[in-house]
Parts: sequence; structure tokens; C-alpha cells
Amino acid sequence: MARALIVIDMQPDFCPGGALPVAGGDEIVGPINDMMAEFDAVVLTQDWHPPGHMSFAENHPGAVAFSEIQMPYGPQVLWPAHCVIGTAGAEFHPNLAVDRADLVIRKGFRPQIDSYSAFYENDHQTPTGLAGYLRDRGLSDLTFVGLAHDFCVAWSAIDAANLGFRATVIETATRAIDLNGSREGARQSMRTSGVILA
Ligand code: VGL
Ligand code: ZN
Repeated sequence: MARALIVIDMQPDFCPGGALPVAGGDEIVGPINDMMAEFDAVVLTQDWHPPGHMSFAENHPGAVAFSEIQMPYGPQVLWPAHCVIGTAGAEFHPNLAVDRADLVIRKGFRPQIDSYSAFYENDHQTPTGLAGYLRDRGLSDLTFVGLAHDFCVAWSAIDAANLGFRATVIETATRAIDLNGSREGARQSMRTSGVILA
């Protein structure tokens, strides 16, 4: 069973000093780099939004960041503008070993829909193409690390499990936003979906 390391959104905007900082986000860069050699393949995801993206609070007059609204595809947290295409905050963390990556997959580039998961946009229907890539290469055992534990890592790992992949999250190589208890909620949802928390 070939194994892939899926590195979620290791970008400056999710690290201290960034637009949507996750506490300790930069602490996991070294450990993630060290893990890469143990896998048959390494995939990096990159959160990648146009300036007018509907997940940004500033694009909803009167709305505040971290509040929740209803979108046609379901509830959506409104975030500070982050990972805007072409900005420094949307690049990879400067110390991430990007030269080890087999594939970079960008998500969240459609203005009207957010995409936490590396597999599907937040409508749970629009595929990114990652599942086909992994299956084509026989990569059926997936290990997830990166940011943020309770959003993009959790949604990716849950989708992977539902798609029939073996899905493991290395929790020491993630950090959480932890919005209103979202960290424990994500852990519970992952366990229920059959994701292995290591
Ligand atoms: C993420 C919120 C918005 C993440 C991305 O990478 O977890 N969270 N966009
Ligand atoms: Zn985003």
C-alpha cells in the first residue's frame, strides 16, 4: 500500500504574523520536512483565493470576521482576507521543503465557494481532482499534517476516509484555529469517519 504525505496549507498567512494566524503554525515546518522522506509521495495544498472571495468578511458589508453565514452550499465562517492569489502570504512557508513535493494542489480559487478540503469544495460535490491523482498512482494510505487542524486538515482527512483511503492525522504536526470548540468537534468528527488520530 503506497503512502502519501498530504501537507495542508503551510503558508505564511496561517503562521504567526500572517493574515489568519494559527498559534504555533510555524513550529511544525521542521517536523513536516523531516517526515517527507518516509513517504512514497508528497502532496502540498495551497489555499488560493481571489481578492473578492466570498469567504472573506470584507466582501460582506457589515459582517464581522469569524461570524458564520449561510451560503447556498451551507454554513460558512467568514474569515479575514487571507491567501490572496499573488501575495506573499499565499506562498509556501519559506522553510518548507517544496522541492520534495510531487504535486501542488490549489483550492479556493472560485469566488463563490470556499474549499477547506483538498478533495472537494465546501459544497462536498465539486472535486479538486486529488482523489483521481492519488488513485492513478496507487497511493491509498494517506497521512495528513499542516494547517489548520480543525478546518482544512480535518475536512481533508474526513473526505479521504469517506472516499475509501486509509487516513491518518499526525496531530503533533498540526495546529488548530480552535474557533468555539472547533478543535474537539473536528477530532470527534474525524474519529466518527474512521480517521486515525496519531
Ligand atoms: C483554512 C480557513 C480558511 C485552513 C483555510 O487552511 O484551515 N481555514 N481557509
Ligand atoms: Zn481560505
